[in-house]
Amino acid sequence: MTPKTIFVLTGAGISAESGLGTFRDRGGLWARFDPMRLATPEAYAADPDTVLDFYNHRRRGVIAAEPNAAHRALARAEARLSALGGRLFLCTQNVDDLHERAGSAAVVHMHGELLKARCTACARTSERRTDIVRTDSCPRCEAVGTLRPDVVWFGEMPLHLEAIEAALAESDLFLAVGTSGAVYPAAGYVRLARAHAIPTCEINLNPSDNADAFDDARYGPASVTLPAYLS
Ligand code: BJW
Repeated sequence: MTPKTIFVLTGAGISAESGLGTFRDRGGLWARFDPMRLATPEAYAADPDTVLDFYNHRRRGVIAAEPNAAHRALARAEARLSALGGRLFLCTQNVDDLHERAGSAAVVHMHGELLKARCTACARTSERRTDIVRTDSCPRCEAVGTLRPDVVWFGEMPLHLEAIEAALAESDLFLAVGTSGAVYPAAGYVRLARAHAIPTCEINLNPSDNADAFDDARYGPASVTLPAYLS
């Protein structure tokens, strides 16, 4: 049976071949930097300049990167399924915009977006392609020094959880691409899929922390394995 609705969860591994670092691989961001000092609200409160610098550097990297064959394969699959009356629900943990630039029409960013800033005073977001500095004012409410990257840090609630879990429950296939299965709630989605009797497959360079929970797997670089799997 060809699945009519596919739920795809992507992680940093899908953007690795575009030159964006992953978090937990050897040499990854969290192997070099302490996430508790960079990716928590407490870190931002204690040392906003260091946190802003880290994300300013990463924002420049995202802008310089290009989508790869794995991002493009998902965009093609979305269009193909949609033409057949089906749906590809793309839920990404990534804060980059490479899915959008590859042509995916609907992308749900559960850990936020690096090319947006959020104001801690008015809570509204705005597009942001340049560095955030503490003398900036919010383009919405004009408060000064209140902008932060619109990303989800440890201890914060991921975004769009209701829509994500509803889409997962209605899908015919759960596909996880390039994610280590180390961070919740996303890491729990494979078990949620299984609880709904939905077949599951992981696409990864190596078995993830959750590998045992999947029915099926394809190991190798996502730019090769994902287009082949979806063709
Ligand atoms: C390739 C490849 C190639 C490489 N081809 N593959 C115990 C149980 C449950 C929860 C918790 C717990 N203890 C603490 C928690 C909560 C915490 C958590 O999960 N901590 C864990 C460390 C245990 N979670 C949270 O705090 C979350 N919020 C939360 O739980 O709120 C409460 C709540 C929620 C829901 C219901 C009720 C209550 C928030 C998590 C926020 C994560 N934020 C980050 C930073 C975002 C901003 C930024 O970019 O800096 O999100 S951390 C980082 O990890 C980032 C990623 O999205 C996330 C996941 O990483 P990902 O994408 O999987 O990357 P890697 O590097 O881990 O893996 C890459 C994979 O790619 C590897 O497997 C490679 O093999 C593979 N790969 N090259 C294919 N070419």
